[in-house]
Amino acid sequence: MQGTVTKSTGSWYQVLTDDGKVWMARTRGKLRLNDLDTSNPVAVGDRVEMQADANYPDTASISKVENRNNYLIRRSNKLSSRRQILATNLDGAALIASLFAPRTSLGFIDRFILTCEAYHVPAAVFFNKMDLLGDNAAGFLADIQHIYRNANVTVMMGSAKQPETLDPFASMLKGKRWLLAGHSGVGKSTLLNAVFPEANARVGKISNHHEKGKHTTTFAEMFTLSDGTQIIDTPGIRDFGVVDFEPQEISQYFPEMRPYLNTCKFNDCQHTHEPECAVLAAVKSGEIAEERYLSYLGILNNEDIFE
Ligand SMILES: Nc1nc2c(ncn2[C@@H]2O[C@H](COP(=O)(O)OP(=O)(O)OP(=O)(O)O)[C@@H](O)[C@H]2O)c(=O)[nH]1
Ligand SMILES: [Mg+2]
Ligand SMILES: [Zn+2]
Repeated sequence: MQGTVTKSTGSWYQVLTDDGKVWMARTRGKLRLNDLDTSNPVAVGDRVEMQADANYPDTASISKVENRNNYLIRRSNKLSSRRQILATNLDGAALIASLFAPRTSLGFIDRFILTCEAYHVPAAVFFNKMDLLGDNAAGFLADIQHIYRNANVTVMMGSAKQPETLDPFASMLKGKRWLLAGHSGVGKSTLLNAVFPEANARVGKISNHHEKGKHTTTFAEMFTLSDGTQIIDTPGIRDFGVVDFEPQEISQYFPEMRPYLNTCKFNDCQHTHEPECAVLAAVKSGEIAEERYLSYLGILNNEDIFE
């Protein structure tokens, strides 16, 4: 039988079959896998082939993972080359960000967007907790729209505590399968509940001491709602290590740099110091946002953000 993986704990997977039944499944024997070197061979969103266990009710063994339409992958820490698949077969991935309690850096956002661009996953950034910004919200909105205007990403903002601000975000998700990612405490689960109360995901508090989240969500989990919408809530991540790009390749995944890449003097230009570099010229003239260019340099130099 076939089903969709809706939760992954590392050793057990929750799998939903098309008749609506929920199974606990393990991988057994030799899995026929796409040969990615990852810490998790099966991820939320995967279509799997499995066989019911004769001896235990509602349990099954996964024998095969079907080919994926797409997936999102990251390196989980600087010291290890281990890669983690966040989720697969996505209509889109939304990074939930907040300006404080906790703060999400533009560098972190740009690594996420770059990975979405490279792995063919439509990307969005939702700035949550706008209620905390008060009168500064309008100025912030203008700055962010300017930075991301040509970056091929949907930018939205609002507050999980002000449901009237969530309509555009809700319509983007409705009827689709989206992943919600971001640091712990930015409000991923709170937002999910605000938009789709029937999800009833567990939410946590912000620790007063560090203004950080408390890692309330511990496993990636897909919530299937009565209208067919599927939202994958994920545990907070500290870092977003980008994987396996050649230095030459990175600028290709900055959509606003692409128009300039063929006009640099040197074919192998890395846009750092080279003479007659069209990208550097565009940064100087303001056509490419400086913030985005700084993110580019950080990724080029392999400076992952670990905060
Ligand atoms: N002021 C304000 N607080 C919010 C908002 N959204 C969420 N919070 C609060 O932020 C805290 C963390 O929310 P969660 O939804 O648990 O955060 P999370 O991103 O799911 O965190 P993890 O599961 O740990 O990754 C809770 O105390 C929420 O009430 C918002 O828009 N405004
Ligand atoms: Mg959560
Ligand atoms: Zn150049």
